[in-house]
Amino acid sequence: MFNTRLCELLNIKYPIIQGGMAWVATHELAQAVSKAGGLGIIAAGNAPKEVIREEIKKLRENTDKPFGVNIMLMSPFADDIMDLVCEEKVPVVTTGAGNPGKYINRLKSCGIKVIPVVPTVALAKRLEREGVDAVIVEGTEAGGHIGELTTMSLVPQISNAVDIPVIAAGGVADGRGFLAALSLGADGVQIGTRFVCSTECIAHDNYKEKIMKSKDRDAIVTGRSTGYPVRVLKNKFTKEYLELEKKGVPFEELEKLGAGRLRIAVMEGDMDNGSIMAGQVAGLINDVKSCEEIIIDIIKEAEVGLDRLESLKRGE
Ligand code: TUI
Repeated sequence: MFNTRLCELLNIKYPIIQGGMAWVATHELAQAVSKAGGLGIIAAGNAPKEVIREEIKKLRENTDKPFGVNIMLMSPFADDIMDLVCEEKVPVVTTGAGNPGKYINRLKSCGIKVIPVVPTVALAKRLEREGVDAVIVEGTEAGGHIGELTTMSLVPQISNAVDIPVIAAGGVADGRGFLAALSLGADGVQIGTRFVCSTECIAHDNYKEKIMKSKDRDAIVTGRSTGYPVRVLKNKFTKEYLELEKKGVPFEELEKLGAGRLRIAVMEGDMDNGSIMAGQVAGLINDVKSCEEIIIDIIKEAEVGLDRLESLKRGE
């Protein structure tokens, strides 16, 4: 069931990949997702090469399933991480927050599957021509740094525009979202926020509780004025930050103010002063379960949803 061409491409059981969330997506989360039949991802974030080498080593000590490394292209260590994934022959690389064009040939020559996040049709078409293996189409519902268009509108447009597999991201947390993504033409989904609320995720319990307590309008966007919009859960820090943005405080000052905030939220559980990145689906998440349960429940729920659609089709 739901065995798509993405499963063949990545050698995984279910067409579900885990989001590359800085600080959160460590080897613990990635290996749990991979063991459960999805594709686990270690997020390089802003971390240096040797820290991520250690993460890859630990993951490999615990599983021989396929996995990936997410490279955040704005990181000062992005070039070093490119060297690392080639040295380590990592099976899959996902990229975010930029155009990975100049790295594609090198990654491909190392035998790595390359899957960038694309926020527009134009970039999807260009990167397909340049040889990427699939694209992640991330709608503005997602957590963290976001584009402008919604998953609902962007996934079918990119599905029409490219022949390579499309992975829908942003707004997917359960079997209904999974089935909807496939209906829009996607070959699989990327899931972030739902995996934060997993037993294996190392994020502070306060972070998980904050997601579970959040409601539909709590995932807001800061940084629109800077050109780097970021979706986070509303708190004391976002209130202060948005006030400064409204006053027209310069980019450099806002950037300084935001530095290190994700780490204190994820690692120290500081829910007042931290940056609690999460997608709009935060309001849909009410429990912590294992990654295996999360994936199995998504597949079961999608099967039920499909039955429902089939009975609608029969006019029942
Ligand atoms: O990258 C993400 N999510 C992130 S990165 C991040 S770290 C950060 N923190 C503060 C400010 C900014 C970043 C936190 N969350 N998702 C994937 C993603 N990629 N979203 C948007 C993009 C993207 C944007 C532009 C991908 C390509 C792109 O290309 C522009 C170009 O140069 O053509």
